[in-house]
Formats: sequence, C-alpha cells, structure tokens
Amino acid sequence: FDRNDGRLVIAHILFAFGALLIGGIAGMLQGMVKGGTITLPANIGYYELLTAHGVLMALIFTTYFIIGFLYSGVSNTLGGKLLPLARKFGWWGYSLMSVGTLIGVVVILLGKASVLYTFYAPMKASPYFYIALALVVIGSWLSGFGIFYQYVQWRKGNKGKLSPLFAYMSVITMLLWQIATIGVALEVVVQLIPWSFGWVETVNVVLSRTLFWFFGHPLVYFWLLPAYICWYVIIPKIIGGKIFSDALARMSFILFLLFSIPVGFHHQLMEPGISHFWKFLQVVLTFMVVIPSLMTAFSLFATFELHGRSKGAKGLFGWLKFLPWTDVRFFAPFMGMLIFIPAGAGGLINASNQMNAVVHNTLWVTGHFHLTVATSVALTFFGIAYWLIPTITGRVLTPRLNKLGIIQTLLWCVGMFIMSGSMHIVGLLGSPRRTAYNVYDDHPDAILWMPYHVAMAVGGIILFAGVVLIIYNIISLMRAPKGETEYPIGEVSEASEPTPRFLENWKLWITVAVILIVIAYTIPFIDLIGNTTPGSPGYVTW
Ligand code: HAS
Repeated sequence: FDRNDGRLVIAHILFAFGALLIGGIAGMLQGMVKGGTITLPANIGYYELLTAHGVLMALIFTTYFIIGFLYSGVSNTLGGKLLPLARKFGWWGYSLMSVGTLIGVVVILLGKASVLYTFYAPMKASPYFYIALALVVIGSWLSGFGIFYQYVQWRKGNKGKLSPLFAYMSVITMLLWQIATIGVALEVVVQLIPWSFGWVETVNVVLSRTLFWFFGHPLVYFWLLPAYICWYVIIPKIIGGKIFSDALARMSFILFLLFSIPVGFHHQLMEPGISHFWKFLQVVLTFMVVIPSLMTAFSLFATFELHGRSKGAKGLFGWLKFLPWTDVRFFAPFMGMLIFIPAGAGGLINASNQMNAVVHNTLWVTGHFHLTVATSVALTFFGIAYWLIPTITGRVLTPRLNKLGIIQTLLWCVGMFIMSGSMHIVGLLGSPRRTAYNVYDDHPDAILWMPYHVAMAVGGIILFAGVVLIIYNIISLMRAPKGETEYPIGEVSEASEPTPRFLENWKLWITVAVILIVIAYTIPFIDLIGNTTPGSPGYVTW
C-alpha cells in the first residue's frame, strides 16, 4: 500500500476511533442518568452528554471512518496510488473537518450546544457550534472532490473500460453525500447561524426540520453504503468465494442514489405543516429504497450458497458450514448482516404511517438506530479495521488479536441485544426517547418503564466494555508484527451476466435523482417558505 496514501487513511481511521472512545464514555454516562442509576454533578447536563454521544458516534466516527475507508479502496483499485491532487484534497478535507470537530466538541462540553445530534430548531446552540458543523461539512466536500478527481482521471486514462466496483460504489456514496448535505448546509447557513447570532429574532421551525431531514435520511445510507461495499466487494474474497453479480451490485447502488434523498418526510409523519399527499408520496419512495437492500440480501445469500456448493455443500443450509466463522474479518460484518434483518424490519414498521404514530418519539426509534447504524454498520467497520490497518501499516493480524476481535463482536452483540431489545419493548410501552428519568417525577407509568431502563443501562455498560476492547484491539493492530497483508478485493463470478454500460452513465442518474428530489420537495418547500405561521423565537439551551 502506498505509504503517503496510508498516512491519510490511517489519520482518518485513528481519528474515528478516538471519537468512538469519547462518544462511548458520554453514551454510557447518559444511559446511566436515563436509567436513574447515577446523578450528574450540577454543572454537567444530561442533554450535553447525549449531544456529545450522538455527534461523536453518529456524525464524527462514521464520517471519518467512511472517508478513510473509501480513500483506501480508491487508491487500491484506481491505479494503486492516489494522484497528488486527490491526496491533497483528502488532507484539506481532513484538516477542515478536524478543526470543525474540535471547535464543536469544545462548545458541546462547555454546555453551549446541548441541541442533540439532529440540532434543528427551535433548540438553539451557540453560533460557534453551527460554524463548527459547517466546517465539518465543507471539509467532507473537499474529501469527496478528491475521490471524484481520482475517478475522473482514471476514466480518462482507461477509456471504454468499466471502472472497478469499489471505486464506482465510492463515487455513488460521495455523490449521495454531496447532494444530501446541500439541505443541512442551507439550514445551517441561511437559518441557524443568523438566528443564533441574533441577527434575526425568529426561525421557521418546520423548514429547519425539513431541511435537516432532507439530509438526515440519506445520511443513514451514507453510513450504510460503505458497509455494503464491504459486504459486496470484500466479504466474497475473505470467504474464498466470488461476487455474485457486478451488475446487480451497481444497480442496487444506483437505486440508493435515486431513492434515498426524496424520503425525508418519513421522519416528519407526525408533524403539522406538511400536507398528507407529500407525506404519502415520500412514504411510497421510502418503500422503493428498501428494494436495493432486499437485492443486497439476495446477492449475499447467493454468494454464500454458491461458495458453499462449490465446496460440496448439500441441502438447503449446508453452505453455512463453509463460512469462515473463526475469522473476525468475516464474523464481525456477518453479525452486522444478521442483525440488519430485524433492524430493517423495524425500519419498515417506522415507515408505515399508522405504526409510526405508535413508535414516533419513543425509545423504539432509538432501538431501531442502535441496531442499524450502531450494530450493522459499526460491526462491519470494526471488521474492516482488522485487515485495513495491517494492510496499510505493513503488519499482520495475529491469532490472538483475531480471537479478541471475535470476543469484541460477541460482547457488542450481547450488549446491543439487551440494550436495543429493551428500547424496542419499552418504546411500545410509551417511554419517550431523549428524556432523563428525573422529569417523570415517579409517575406510575414511568415506574413501569424502570426495569427496561435499568436493562438499557446494563446493556450500555457491556457495550462500553466493547468500546474499550475495540480501542485496545486498534492500538494492538497498530503494533502488530510486521508482514504483508493483502487488500481483499473480490472477483466477479464468471457465471454472471456482463455489466451494462448505462449503469455508469452519470448524467442520466444524476438527472433522474434531481428530478425525483424536485418532484418530492418543490411544492412542500414553497408551502413552508410561504407559510404564514409566525417563526419561533428559539429555546436557548444554556
Ligand atoms: Fe431508519 C429513523 C425507516 C434503515 C438509521 N433510522 C431512523 C433514525 C436513524 C436511522 C439514525 O420511516 C433516527 C433518526 C432520529 O434521530 O430521529 N430506516 C427506515 C427504513 C429503512 C431504514 C424503511 N435506518 C436505516 C438504516 C440506518 C437507519 C440502514 C442507519 C444505518 N428510520 C425509518 C423511519 C424513521 C427512522 C421511518 C423515523 C422514525 C420516527 O418516527 O422518528 C430501510 O432502509 C431498511 C431496509 C433493510 C432491509 C434489511 C435487508 C437485510 C440485509 C441483510 C442480509 C443478511 C444476510 C446474512 C445475507 C430490508 C441486507 C443472513 C445470514 C443468515 C444465515 C440468516
């Protein structure tokens, strides 16, 4: 692996795990406050910890890991080395994001931005929090430009050739990100910064939430797609099999590009100010975005089964015996896949209007995203680290570290089963998300929820042990014995159909994506901007 590229990648990966550690500490503490197990000193607030937890885990850990991982794969598959300008973009992005993150974390820890990771109005933070967020977003754009630049240059030099699958998927992931972040950038720059500086007195709350969710839903696919890159491209190689179909994999990524943005209203189904028709339309599109995940599930089963059969597996599930269960590079992402089945089913429940009325703003939703992003995605990222760090640093994964990795995965699954399971159940019993226990004043309903909240805190403590172990494993990987580790890129099965070229016709797909966004959002935005309801003065959180 090119040394200079390696430095860029490792800088991202280590920053990501640093964020995971601090976010994990904040997460465990807020869980204990919620469960009534501890009382915080007067100068630290529950919302402060919850904001630090959400921002560091959901926004910072993920974004750094993803950019580092995509740069590694783009360097590996598009010429074996980043072009100098692409690498520069990577470092510029990294620097800007890091300045933004540091300012943001300081402002949160000073208690001046307890507005949660969703940060929409009317809760108001210090303007420096929003400026910090803007720096992170602009930094991530620069990183995206580096990936696009490398890809465009490669295509110029390889006219008529199909791009490598990893690179193609990286381009879609960053395209999705660039389009989605336009919404949050507008919210921050046009609404939140002027309002928090006091230049304007009120803010249009529904517009701010709508701009946020324009970004907030594709954000979850920005987290998911790199995990899918691992499942489609890396896992077949690790199990010794082949990618089932290159065309199917590309098609599923195109469907994500088209359908993951015009669906933000499924987070706003219970909100006034948006008419039923537009909510209905976006729910229909939400069910469309489930299709590429079903295609992915199909393709993974096919890869596993074909591999097993080629080794002589018999019967419906005989292929299961031929999967490398003791290899953490497979086991951690596999547990992520397995858990994504109930996690995705929960998403379908959320997206159904009537059922959303039951679960919205309850701990059920918190349970849902701890299975999706905090398990399926996080475990896949952990699984990637076990080969990515050795590949880059010229080291090898030792059997001892592999074993610790398997233990870490199991710890994570047990902790999450207890925590997220309790969240789902108590959510159905009506327990709201984002509230500390003391606000209930020992109301009988709240007392009924208590055993589940305690179970959540127990799960949270097990998960924290999982965070400590993964950090230990990452440090040990950085110091593992020297040696060669291959970057595992899968080959496509010979039996699959050739990939049609229109899948790489960017003009076509970007145009269709924009048309869908315009259809789903134009009239709602006109309604919201022309809305005659007065703006909100904002709720200052410090
Ligand atoms: Fe979600 C809320 C709907 C997927 C994350 N979601 C959230 C929030 C987050 C989040 C963070 O419609 C909370 C935001 C907040 O703070 O308010 N979600 C969906 C739907 C899907 C979905 C329809 N969500 C995700 C993913 C996330 C994520 C992925 C992160 C990575 N979600 C919602 C809705 C809400 C929501 C509403 C708002 C709720 C409210 O009221 O506030 C779908 O994309 C899910 C499709 C997935 C599948 C599963 C496919 C399975 C696969 C694995 C195959 C396994 C194999 C191994 C092969 C259909 C691919 C098996 C091997 C064996 C041996 C068995």
